[in-house]
Amino acid sequence: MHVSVLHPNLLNPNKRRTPEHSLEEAVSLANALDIEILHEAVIPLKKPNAGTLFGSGKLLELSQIFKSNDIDLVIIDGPLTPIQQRNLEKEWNLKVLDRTGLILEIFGDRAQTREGVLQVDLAALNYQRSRLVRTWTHLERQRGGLSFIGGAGETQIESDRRQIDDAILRLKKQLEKVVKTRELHRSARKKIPYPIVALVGYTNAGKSTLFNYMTGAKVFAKDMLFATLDPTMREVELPSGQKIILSDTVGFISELPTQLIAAFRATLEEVLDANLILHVRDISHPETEAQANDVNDILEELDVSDNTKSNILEVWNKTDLLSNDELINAKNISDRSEKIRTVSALTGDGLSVLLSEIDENLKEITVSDVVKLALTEGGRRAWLYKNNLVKNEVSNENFIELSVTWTPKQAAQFLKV
Ligand SMILES: Nc1nc2c(ncn2[C@@H]2O[C@H](COP(=O)(O)OP(=O)(O)OP(=O)(O)O)[C@@H](O)[C@H]2O)c(=O)[nH]1
Ligand SMILES: [Mg+2]
Repeated sequence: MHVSVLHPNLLNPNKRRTPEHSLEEAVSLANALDIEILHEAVIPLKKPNAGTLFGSGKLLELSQIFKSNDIDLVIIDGPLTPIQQRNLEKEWNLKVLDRTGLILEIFGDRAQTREGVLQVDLAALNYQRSRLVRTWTHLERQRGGLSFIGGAGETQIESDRRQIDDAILRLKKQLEKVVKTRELHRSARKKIPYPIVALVGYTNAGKSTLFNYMTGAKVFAKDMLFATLDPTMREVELPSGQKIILSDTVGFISELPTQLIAAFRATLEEVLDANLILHVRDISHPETEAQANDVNDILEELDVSDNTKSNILEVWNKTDLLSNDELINAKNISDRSEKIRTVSALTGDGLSVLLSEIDENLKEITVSDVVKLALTEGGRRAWLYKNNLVKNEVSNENFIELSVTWTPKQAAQFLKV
């Protein structure tokens, strides 16, 4: 496919990014699909045209460029109303995709687990549903405004919408089933008294590379946006011997479609109540601040629990790409902050410090556990009560079962009682 990528640059002083960087990111996004980009441009826009986004002069100029480059897909890096999308497709006689549509395409390509596929399908259907435009209003007028429900008087759009609604319902049911199964697995895992550490961050920040380094695993890490879609979890032993579950997740991006955030909520549950979040940042990226703000916005939107929010460590990655001055500056900042560590997941620089830092951070974390004691183990039971760890106790003629909340250190001490 021959593609043109356009970044419409609305003059907005509150923008976090330069238009050139935005276009660059849109091109990287588009490159995640198997297509050939033949043309890219920033298009300044004083005021968006309600019907066609661009003014008529611009439309014509672009149309000529598209013809001479044999373009058959135009990606507009921004939101398009359904009407704008339809009009542009008609005007240029080719396919037009907006930013949400593009991200949905990529996610559709990447999804691998059953849950991932269902979620992307669901997000795509919701998006499609919002795209249905009332172009048949003239028909409705002919019918004198009588509203028929179903049957012969039903307009095309209503029947389309109903079909989509049916499909959405079916998908939701399937998804519920899959999520239930996963939750069973999850609650089984919850019994393992290991804290969960989640890697989050902007797409391409280096989460999977860091994950691989820490776990020795081989998770797909690539210089490509949205290389990871389905979350992966592994057990990792920290220098102290403390074990954790490390979780690699889908990357975030600015203007992540709300449909997708909603769809991925379930998958991101491990993140939402992780004991520690590592916010991985590509500190060498010119827009690293804007990216960090976007990630924080999305975490906010995802409703991360307050407990988790108070425990976020920023991992400033790719320090090997910084100039000497930049590196000294970054290290100075991180030395002054308890919440920032500088690393390079590629060279390994700073990673042992990071691991100790995680250890330190999790020392005071408490996890829930169930302890089963024989009736003869009165001393051990008393130890738990003395240390104020017991939340609940049930017993029968054979054993005592105690629900406890403790730190990993207390759990280790208990083994020696
Ligand atoms: N120079 C350098 N490159 C790195 C470093 N860490 C990761 N990379 C590269 O950055 C690119 C993206 O890395 P990934 O680990 O796939 O990034 P990610 O955050 O998992 O990306 P998504 O899964 O797309 O969200 C890859 O080409 C990595 O080799 C680093 O410390 N230094
Ligand atoms: Mg990844």
